[in-house]
Amino acid sequence: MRREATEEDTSAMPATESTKLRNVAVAGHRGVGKTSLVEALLFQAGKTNRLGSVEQGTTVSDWDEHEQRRQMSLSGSLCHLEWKGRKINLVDTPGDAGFQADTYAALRVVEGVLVVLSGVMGVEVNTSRVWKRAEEHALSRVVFVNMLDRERADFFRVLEAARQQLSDRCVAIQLPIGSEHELRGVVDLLHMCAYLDPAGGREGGPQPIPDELADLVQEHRERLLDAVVETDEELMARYLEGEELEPEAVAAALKQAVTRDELYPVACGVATKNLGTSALLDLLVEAVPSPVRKGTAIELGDAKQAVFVFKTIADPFTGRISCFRVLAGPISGDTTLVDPRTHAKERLGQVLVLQGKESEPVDELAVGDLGAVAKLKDVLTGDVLVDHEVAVEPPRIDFPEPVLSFAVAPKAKGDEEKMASGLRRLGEEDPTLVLRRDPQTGEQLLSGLSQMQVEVAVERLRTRFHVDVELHPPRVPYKETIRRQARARHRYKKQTGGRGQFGDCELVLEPLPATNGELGYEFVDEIVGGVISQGFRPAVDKGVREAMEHGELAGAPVQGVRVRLVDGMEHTVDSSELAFKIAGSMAFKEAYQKADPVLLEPIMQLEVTVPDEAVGAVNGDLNARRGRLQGMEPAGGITTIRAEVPMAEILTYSQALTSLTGGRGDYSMHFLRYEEVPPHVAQKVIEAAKKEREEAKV
Ligand SMILES: Nc1nc2c(ncn2[C@@H]2O[C@H](COP(=O)(O)OP(=O)(O)OP(=O)(O)O)[C@@H](O)[C@H]2O)c(=O)[nH]1
Ligand SMILES: [Mg+2]
Repeated sequence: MRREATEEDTSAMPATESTKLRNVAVAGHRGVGKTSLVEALLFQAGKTNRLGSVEQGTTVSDWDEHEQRRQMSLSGSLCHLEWKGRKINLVDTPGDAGFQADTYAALRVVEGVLVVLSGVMGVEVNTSRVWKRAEEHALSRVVFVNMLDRERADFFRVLEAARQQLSDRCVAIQLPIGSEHELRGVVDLLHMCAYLDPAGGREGGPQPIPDELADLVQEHRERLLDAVVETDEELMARYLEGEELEPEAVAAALKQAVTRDELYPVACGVATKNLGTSALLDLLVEAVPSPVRKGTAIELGDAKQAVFVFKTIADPFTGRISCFRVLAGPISGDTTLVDPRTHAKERLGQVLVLQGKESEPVDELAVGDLGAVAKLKDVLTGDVLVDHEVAVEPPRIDFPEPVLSFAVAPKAKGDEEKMASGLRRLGEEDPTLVLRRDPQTGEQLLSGLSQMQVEVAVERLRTRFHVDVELHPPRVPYKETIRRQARARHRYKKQTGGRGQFGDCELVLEPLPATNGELGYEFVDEIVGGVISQGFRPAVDKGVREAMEHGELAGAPVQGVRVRLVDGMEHTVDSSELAFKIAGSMAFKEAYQKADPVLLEPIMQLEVTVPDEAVGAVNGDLNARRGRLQGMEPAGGITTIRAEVPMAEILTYSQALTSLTGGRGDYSMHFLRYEEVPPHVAQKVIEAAKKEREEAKV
């Protein structure tokens, strides 16, 4: 028998005990009702007295003014509740593609993911992306089909889509009673009871299942039992004998199956009416494993206390708030830990638990629990803090790379430092937001995942740090590479009075194929007979690297090149590192011209969802943007269009899509790869870059 003997007891114990914790990230596509669902769960569990709404800006988890104005989540939000003697930590995550940093970070500190789907739209772009991430981290998953009160919502269609597009191990554990505006309740197939629509009030207790649903319920209950017993031999034997299985035994087997990723139960309801929350809370308790059953496997040596910081909130008043998961503990306030990354001691003041923007001090947090502390000195998202210095490999969050950049400048002269420090703080909060100086133009570049993300950062800069900044057209991060082998030799020689300068090297440049889609650089030292002594060869490499920062075509960084140092000469007195660096740099530039250099541009994978009637117009527009259509999937009046489009052509896509679809289109994109820019386009880019360089010189 595979069931573990140590399953938790049910006596009243403090909720923080590790076996009684459930850590759940609420994730999914943009606007499917995650925040509304978290709100309903908190309300149903008695944590709040009224059901807040996204439309009125009164939810616990979308507490930030920018979230409320845009009616969407922009950052992850930590909430918690108690249900049936368990503490459930919920991390409400943003669905928008531009705000995925917190979503990906949340997936590193939970055992379970509550994947929310729209009952109308089914599986959408970001659903699949989150699902894949959850799979990579082997997280247990529970699906919730929301918005079943909406017109054209269909639980069974979405269930089928989930089985087709996510996993065929998705199985219904709840069913709707009625549909669309006639939805009246939900059936819990595990406990064989019904819950009726509370219309935004607290959900009442379990009710008998309406008779007219008997057949449908029977059919789906059998499917559920078949799926569960399949994962448990003992239960399977009893089931085949025709025994009536008690709900506890089924629940225990279900939890095993969910823990081991063998089953994904699909629940349903209406977040904005608080329908389906009792059954969903039961399911989270019964199906999602505790941190004890499915812990994070991190090597902590003999550390007795450890926390993993997965999120940082930059507050101009309270300072920095670091959200963490306890890896080893318990952790109480007034503890001093050390950050192996900086070797700095960090004093934890009061340990807090967060409920949206509210925080509440607690004495202690057990292993697996999520909490926060204020005012750590140099701790950043991704750090692990331990009680004494041991070698730890923190969990990797793998934030997506920023894909577009804007030039930013303060409106008022003299605000440069204020702007930079504000943006740095915001970058600590969202590591996909990166500020850097363009060495070529001297401009400050703010890079991120989407235009909206950058715009929100600018708004926050104004409201939190009181700096007004201007955004200039985004720049495309072009790159350069070579297509042919080429060779060049350069001698750098200076004889001016006393000691001169002498460096001489010969380089061969070769195209270097990409590894894992990444274009790289390789320096190969092929010097024989010591014609250049060992000590000077790294200087050649250094000179080459410097030359590669700005290619000769458009000043873009050069990548995808192997440089072989094949020959050279040295002067016993006059040779120096500097001379070899210059010689390396010059030889590279000369060989580069002969190596058939080309300009590369980032290609984005674009997914657009539009109403069927707009498909023609949207496709035509994508075509004009040098887009390559990859596929179209119509489903229920909405078509998903997939295309590969050069980034340069879709920097301002959101305005275009709004006007093409009357505001009903949605899109997301992510970086795919670099590709050669077609010659007629490249010519324009090269000329523009040349002009810019000349202007900068003036
Ligand atoms: N009819 C109906 N509307 C819903 C339901 N759930 C959410 N909504 C509405 O859908 C909109 C989006 O809801 P949110 O809760 O903000 O969705 P979200 O998934 O958190 O969105 P992001 O955080 O932006 O990804 C809001 O206007 C909600 O009022 C539901 O079950 N039925
Ligand atoms: Mg939200």
